[in-house]
Amino acid sequence: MFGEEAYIAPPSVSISENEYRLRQQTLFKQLNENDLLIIVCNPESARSGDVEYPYRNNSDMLYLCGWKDPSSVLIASNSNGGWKTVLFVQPRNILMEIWHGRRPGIEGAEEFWPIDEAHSIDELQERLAAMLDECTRVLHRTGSNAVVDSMVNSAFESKSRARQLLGKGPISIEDPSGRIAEMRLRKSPTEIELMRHASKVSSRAHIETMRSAKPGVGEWQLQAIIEGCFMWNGQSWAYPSIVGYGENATILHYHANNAVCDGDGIVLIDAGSEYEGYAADITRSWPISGEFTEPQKAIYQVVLDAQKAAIAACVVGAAYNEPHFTARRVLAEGLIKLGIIEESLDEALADDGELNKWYMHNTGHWIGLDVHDVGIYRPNGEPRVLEAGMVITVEPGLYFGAWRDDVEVSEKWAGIGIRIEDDVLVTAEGPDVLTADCPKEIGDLEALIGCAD
Ligand SMILES: [Mn+2]
Repeated sequence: MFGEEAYIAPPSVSISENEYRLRQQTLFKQLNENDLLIIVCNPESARSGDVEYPYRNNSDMLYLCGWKDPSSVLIASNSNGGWKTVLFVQPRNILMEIWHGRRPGIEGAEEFWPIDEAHSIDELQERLAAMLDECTRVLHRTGSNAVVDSMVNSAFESKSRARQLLGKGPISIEDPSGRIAEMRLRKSPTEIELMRHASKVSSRAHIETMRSAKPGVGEWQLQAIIEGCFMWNGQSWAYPSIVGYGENATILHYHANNAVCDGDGIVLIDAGSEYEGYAADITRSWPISGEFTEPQKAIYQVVLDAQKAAIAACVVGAAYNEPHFTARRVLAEGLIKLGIIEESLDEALADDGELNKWYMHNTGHWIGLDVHDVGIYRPNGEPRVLEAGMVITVEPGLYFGAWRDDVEVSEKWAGIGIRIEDDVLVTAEGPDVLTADCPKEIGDLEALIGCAD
């Protein structure tokens, strides 16, 4: 189905036990001696009947110990001056394993995962109660696992009473995710290699899709090629693929993917794969006919210019939203030049300016273990300053949906939706575009579209 060049060998590196331990220690150093840290897994989720959604553990669990299986809880406590990590997991169970697959179990967790001790999840309540007894602060993010939440809450309530009586038990709960987010925001060299691989595979998948595209193809068939190429490389999508043709390209998070590409419109594909938990996020927009019409080309060039200028603004020391302001300015200038905006540049860029009609989203977001990765954008109310090791997407767009009744779209531009998105690593040497293998120049796209025929 796919040619040899569609398979990209994975990198030889993975997150080492040392790196996991270093992450844990970096977090523990910020905590107090009598803190108890709890990281819960995401719950499994029913799709319908006996069928469940494919399971993915939450990114904080993946970040701290790489544990991927459901029904697990990571707890860290400090006793006798040292931090100890305890992972509660599903124990081995031959019947469950015959039906659902092999489990590492308690022994496997202790032998192969970067933790100190493992126990059966069935022992969580009893052991957690004992640990809560000894701590003064619980670090736990409520809201992602109702079972563990109620366990912590009830232990907390009874221990609070015990504290009044005995002077023991926790006195506060704090969400640890902000501290972990601050760490996850800065990617290590190994994390960057994993992200680079996801980016390369995703780039290749976009190329394969362009190569096979021709008028009459269904959006879902383009989706099949791009996601098929992810799978060909042993990966899956990092988020549901957006494949929108024509007017559908003007819907930001379009997901029906059920229309036929039957004219000379633009196909907008926003799709990226995930490798070892790390996401790629790429958008490309190109004409199904293989050739941009003049209006399409004009709009595309404005977005491309804005995207390149915004990428150039992803430098150490710049505010995180500098790429956004840069993109907005270039977009507004372009639209004024094309006569689409009749305001001055300052007017167009104002809160109530005309640019907002055609460009209504932000220019980027952090990316990492989550496609919209964690990390506060405005710590203490001030814009975050970019540092080497941060990875941010750059994705300006322009959308002229003629279906909208809140704007007048002239016939010339009707139905054009363009977004161009790359993932950019900030380095001391300047922006490093992880998704640079994916073409975006007009000539390169025109040469590629439908060339597999
Ligand atoms: Mn994105």
